[in-house]
Amino acid sequence: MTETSVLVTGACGEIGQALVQSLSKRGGYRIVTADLAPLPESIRAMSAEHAQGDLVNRVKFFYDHDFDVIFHLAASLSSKAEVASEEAHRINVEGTMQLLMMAAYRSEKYKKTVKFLFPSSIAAYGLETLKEKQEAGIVKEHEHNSPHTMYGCNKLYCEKLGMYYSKFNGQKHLDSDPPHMLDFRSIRFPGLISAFTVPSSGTSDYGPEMLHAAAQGKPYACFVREDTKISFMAMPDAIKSLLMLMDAPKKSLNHQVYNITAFAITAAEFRDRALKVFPDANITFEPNTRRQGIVDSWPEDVDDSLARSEWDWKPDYDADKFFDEYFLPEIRNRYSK
Ligand code: AKB
Repeated sequence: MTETSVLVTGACGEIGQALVQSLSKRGGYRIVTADLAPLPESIRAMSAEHAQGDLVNRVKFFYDHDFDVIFHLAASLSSKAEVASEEAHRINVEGTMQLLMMAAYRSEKYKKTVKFLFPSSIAAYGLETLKEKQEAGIVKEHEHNSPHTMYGCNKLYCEKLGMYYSKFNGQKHLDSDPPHMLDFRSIRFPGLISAFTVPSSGTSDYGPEMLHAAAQGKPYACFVREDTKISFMAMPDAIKSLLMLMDAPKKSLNHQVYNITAFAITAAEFRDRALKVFPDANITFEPNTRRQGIVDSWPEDVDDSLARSEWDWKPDYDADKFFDEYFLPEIRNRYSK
């Protein structure tokens, strides 16, 4: 059986590690990984080849590979990108553009389809004030596309770049039968929470940080107010969504960018749920003006009806299932060892 050739950039990150594990478990993939860092031991054997280093400098290496699918996960997240904006632009925009150009070139030259899966974010949205955020409630993909952060601007622009390279740049062969093309597909993720890894440099990190600290009996000062609300999702659902979108037949997709969501809760609800299971948890709130401003510009929740209708998206974990059936059992197991 021929293997599907897959590139996963940002393979050492939270999504990257979980995705490599899932692809490897599914079987039938030759996985090439890329990251600034060496691969962690837990996924090293799953990668056929690892390209370590700056993506922009390493892009020539990828031209020699015949990828069927690219998951371009490498990114500088929202909190870090605000303080190192030039570096963020280089990683988030230049890196993405280089890979898109490579994928477009290869699909054109070898007359084959290259699927390009791009994780975008709720950071692509920007609500002016808290009042506007509350009034907006659940937002659709085309609404409030005025991000307040470098990371959000980068994500929104890269969505557009993906559409440009897949629809207009050199994609004149779409009428051929079968069609071969750069097939760009993107998901706007909410805050993600894994029971196995702790995020860093994002702004939705207060959710996972609080839960991991509570489970370890460490005090946690939350950097946003108690009433702060955005949507979150369990990591297994995030991985499920990427694989579902990868598998979705092209003919069923009428869009290239999709919202997905699982549960929208406040920081106070995170604390209350953590306290139920870890009654000694020491959680306080010490809002940081800059990071609070970022989360206040993100919507309370997003409308994922396009994903639901076009590729049957549905999360497995709502808030109750997330805490009771995923996070708490896994985390107890992890920290008791
Ligand atoms: C971040 O906080 O930067 C990310 C995101 C919401 O995209 N987790």
